[in-house]
Amino acid sequence: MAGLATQAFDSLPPHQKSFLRSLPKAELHAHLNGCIPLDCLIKLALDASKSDGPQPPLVREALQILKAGLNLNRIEDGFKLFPAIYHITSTPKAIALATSAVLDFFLEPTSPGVPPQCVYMELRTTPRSTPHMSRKEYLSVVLGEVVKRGGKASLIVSIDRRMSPQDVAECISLAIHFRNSGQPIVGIDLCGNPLSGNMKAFHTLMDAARDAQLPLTAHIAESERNTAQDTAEILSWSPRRLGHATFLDADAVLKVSREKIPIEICLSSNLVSKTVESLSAHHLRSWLELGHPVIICTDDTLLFKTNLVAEYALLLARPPLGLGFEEEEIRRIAQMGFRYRFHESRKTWNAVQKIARFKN
Ligand code: 6MZ
Repeated sequence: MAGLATQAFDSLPPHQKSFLRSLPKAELHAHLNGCIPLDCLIKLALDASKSDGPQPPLVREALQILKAGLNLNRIEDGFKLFPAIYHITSTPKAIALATSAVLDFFLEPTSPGVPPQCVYMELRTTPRSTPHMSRKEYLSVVLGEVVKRGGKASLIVSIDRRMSPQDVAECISLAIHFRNSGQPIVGIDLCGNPLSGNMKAFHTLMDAARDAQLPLTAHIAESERNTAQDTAEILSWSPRRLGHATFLDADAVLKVSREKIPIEICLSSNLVSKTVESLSAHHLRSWLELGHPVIICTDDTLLFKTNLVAEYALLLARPPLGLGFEEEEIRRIAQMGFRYRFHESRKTWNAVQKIARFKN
């Protein structure tokens, strides 16, 4: 079953398909374990069963759901698939293969003569300790794959809302450690089930990340059950980008628009998760009307059966399949992906280090 965005892409005439394919795009909001190509995940699950015995029911059921396509009632239900995916990617070898497949998916041509989905990506992932590796080993393996792509890929270290402050501290220290040793870590992300955790407990840790020149992108107000206090707390960390921002209260809208904090928009994700009723009701349009910066992203291509070209097709296709934007407007939107990437902070950091070395 094709996703909504793929249907929009399929509805386009050939010249519009090639316009979208050749448009330079940057992917700034993609979760590693949510973007593993399905055939790769199935193969990794098979490999695991060869060494560990039969697949646990959790894995079998999740693979069936992923093959059929998700039919969610509420956003929280999508998170139930991650324990099975995590089971499959719990060894250094599996997470290396998964990372490589995700980077190929976004950055390599799908077939001869067809441009890659994007020319630059900021992949994000949550450092995870498993019986087979520590958080440090996890990050080191992922980074090993990211560096192979040169300047085309960088990494954002995700903090899961469910983490204890101690776990958050460990992840931020690891991010600083690897970044200081020259690895392509460009920022910190706050993610996870939007209804979990107490964000106040993270305040000083997020300040510490900012002080260490690691910019923050934060999932915010993704569920209508997120409170105004939760939103205000996250905004008090001075995030440099926001994910989703679907249910901002009036005070938050004012602050976000006054400070022009770019919003990462994931159309298929919001539609499949049913946090937005329809494309025409999506908040993207009102932010664009305000002249506010937005970036079009995929979120979890595995869960939402999408890709970056197809997400752009949701902008271009005629209603009701798409929003019917003009090509010129779409070109302008795509440029914002480059303007608001964290990659520049990596360059600035390298320059700061060079000057520091010179002074010493
Ligand atoms: C919030 C999400 C998400 O980090 O293990 N994640 N967090 N909202 C979403 N919208 C649908 N989609 C994925 O990738 C998987 C993790 O990313 C977060 C969840 O915490 C999930 O466990 P990594 O590579």
